[in-house]
Amino acid sequence: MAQTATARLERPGARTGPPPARASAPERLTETRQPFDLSDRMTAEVARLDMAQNVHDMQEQGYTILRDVASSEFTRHLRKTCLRLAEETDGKAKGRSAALLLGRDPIFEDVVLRPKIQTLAEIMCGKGALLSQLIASIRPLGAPKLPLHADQNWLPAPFPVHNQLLTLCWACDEFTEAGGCTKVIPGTHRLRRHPNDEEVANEPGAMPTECPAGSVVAWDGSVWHGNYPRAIPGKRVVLHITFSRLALRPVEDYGHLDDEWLEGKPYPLRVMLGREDFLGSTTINRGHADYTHLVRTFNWAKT
Ligand SMILES: O=C(O)CCC(=O)C(=O)O
Ligand SMILES: [Fe+2]
Repeated sequence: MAQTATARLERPGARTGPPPARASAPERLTETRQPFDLSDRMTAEVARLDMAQNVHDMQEQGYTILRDVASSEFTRHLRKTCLRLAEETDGKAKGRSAALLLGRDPIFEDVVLRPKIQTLAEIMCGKGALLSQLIASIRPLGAPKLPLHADQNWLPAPFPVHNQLLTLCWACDEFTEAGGCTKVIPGTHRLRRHPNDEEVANEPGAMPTECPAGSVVAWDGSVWHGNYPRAIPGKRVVLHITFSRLALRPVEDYGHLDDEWLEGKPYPLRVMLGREDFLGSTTINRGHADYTHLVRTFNWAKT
């Protein structure tokens, strides 16, 4: 049935945008684009956004730091919003975390649509990448360290050659070791496995991702990372943004953001919520999945 379904053509180099108004003959990609083999369009986008070094870092070190993603005014507003929403959390996490953030304030749409973030999500997780999680954390003086781990924690080792998950941490406060910033062990993404108990205990080669407030520290799903305890007064406020390949189940369920919420909003929001791929689209009445999204899904999954 999949072979006969009618769907629109999307070439590997085509921009992830709304499908063309007129349907053309269905064509399915048979080849998978290999990691970091960027399309001409993506190469141009990386140059336009001055991200060549970031892409190189991701490939070589497994992490990078995005700078100038937004104004400092924007980061100040983001910080305030995270703190405000963390007060709506109940129980022990009140004031410490705020979850399911897309739809809770318009600033989060702005965050996930930032060109540098969208570009890195596509390079690391392919077209059609899903927003897996959007959660803020607030760490006061005395917050303990987060142990070393790889984010692809719901995948067994050896990890696939293709990266599955991208996490970006928007530092709303300066990232310093004493302030409890994220630590990484550069290059561990090449091991394609989780750290063992000894490595978790000793963290060999771990280094702080120190950077000014407003920077976005990003890493792939395989690289080993954690954070430092916070040893200074004040609060470390971070927005954690995770994208995954379209074939992975997301951490957060944004099913409540319906078509009414999406009405008039940018197309990439539909894509990252999985509304433009065919997975989960089967209905009893139709008797099958939404085949108008089928070939597009297969194509996106190979990028
Ligand atoms: O809070 C941090 O510094 C790192 C958190 C983390 O491991 C993650 O967001 O994947
Ligand atoms: Fe993590």
